[in-house]
Amino acid sequence: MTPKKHLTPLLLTLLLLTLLAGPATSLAASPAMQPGPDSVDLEYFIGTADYPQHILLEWQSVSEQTVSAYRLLRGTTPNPSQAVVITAPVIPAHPGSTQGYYYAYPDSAGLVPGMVYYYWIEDQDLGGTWNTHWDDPNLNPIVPWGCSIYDVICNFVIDTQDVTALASRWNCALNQSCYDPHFDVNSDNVIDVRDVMLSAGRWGCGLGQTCYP
Ligand SMILES: [Ca+2]
Repeated sequence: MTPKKHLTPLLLTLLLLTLLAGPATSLAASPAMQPGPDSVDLEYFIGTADYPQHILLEWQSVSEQTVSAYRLLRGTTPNPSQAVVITAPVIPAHPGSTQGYYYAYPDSAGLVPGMVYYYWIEDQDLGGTWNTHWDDPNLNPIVPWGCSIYDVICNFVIDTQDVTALASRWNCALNQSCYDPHFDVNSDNVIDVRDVMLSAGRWGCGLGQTCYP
């Protein structure tokens, strides 16, 4: 009688086609990943140092149908079994959602200048299991944090240039124009032989080595 009655099946068909086309398109656009059956697909997990404020950790999921939460781990070696969880409580996800979500977490707890930090992300599935992503280098950011206090010219290695720079400020004390706290390694308000000895004691140490920070 009215055009409405004839249009309804057509609209339903179009809606159905749209729904069917939706997931197929998303799947085709998804990057290839091999997570566990209940593990979430992550597009990326990256870390950026914003010295001296924090290290900003960012990640993006593809969909969250089987994920209930995230947690982040931090270590000072490439071995993930030595890393510790830095996000307590956990970061809630959007369980059941077919959408992807962006997350950001600023890490600033106890960061030591001159250290290199290794991060990992884990997702909790609906059964409560924490899934790791240890084998994916795209989900394991490695972030250097500032310079060692012994690396006074901050070029990520402690060597003759640091000693030379210290010597050029010899006996400069607080309130003198030549005084710069970056060169006062032991923070005793004067740049002298003690600072040179401290820096020279780590001669040859570079970023990523245990003697550098
Ligand atoms: Ca000093």
